[in-house]
Amino acid sequence: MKIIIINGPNLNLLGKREPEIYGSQTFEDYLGKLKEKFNDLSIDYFQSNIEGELIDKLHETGFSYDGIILNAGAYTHTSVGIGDAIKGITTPVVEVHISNTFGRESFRHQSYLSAHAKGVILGFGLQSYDLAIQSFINVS
Ligand code: CA2
Repeated sequence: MKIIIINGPNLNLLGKREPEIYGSQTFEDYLGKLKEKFNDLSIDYFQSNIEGELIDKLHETGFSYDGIILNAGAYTHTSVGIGDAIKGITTPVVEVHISNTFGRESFRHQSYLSAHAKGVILGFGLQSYDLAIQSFINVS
């Protein structure tokens, strides 16, 4: 099974800033653990701070991969374009968030992606990504 994790803006700062919200682990360290745990899967990773690059990556992977795990960061709350891209591809997308966005500022309660995603997992810290992978495995 071929999966890609796509992270959006500022998620390259994980483990380096705001540990009280986002934890103290870098995503690269966590990804290493995920790859060990799910060693029978192919897990690719892409991060960009640029909206169009995230859309391009969705187009590039969205017709051949088995699953996409997308944390679009702040674009979640603003980007009709990323929502349209999810709608336009065939690979199922699971939207993830590290924090519980519903416990935060009201502008984070809105997602332009959720309606087009297969499902949404949020609020479990980095474990949200692990749960998203499991959601692709545990399908009958
Ligand atoms: O909880 C999440 O995963 C978010 O997608 C993270 C976004 C935020 O805008 C969303 O509302 C919820 C922000 C990612 C910024 O990540 C940082 C990590 C460390 C230091 C600074 C920012």
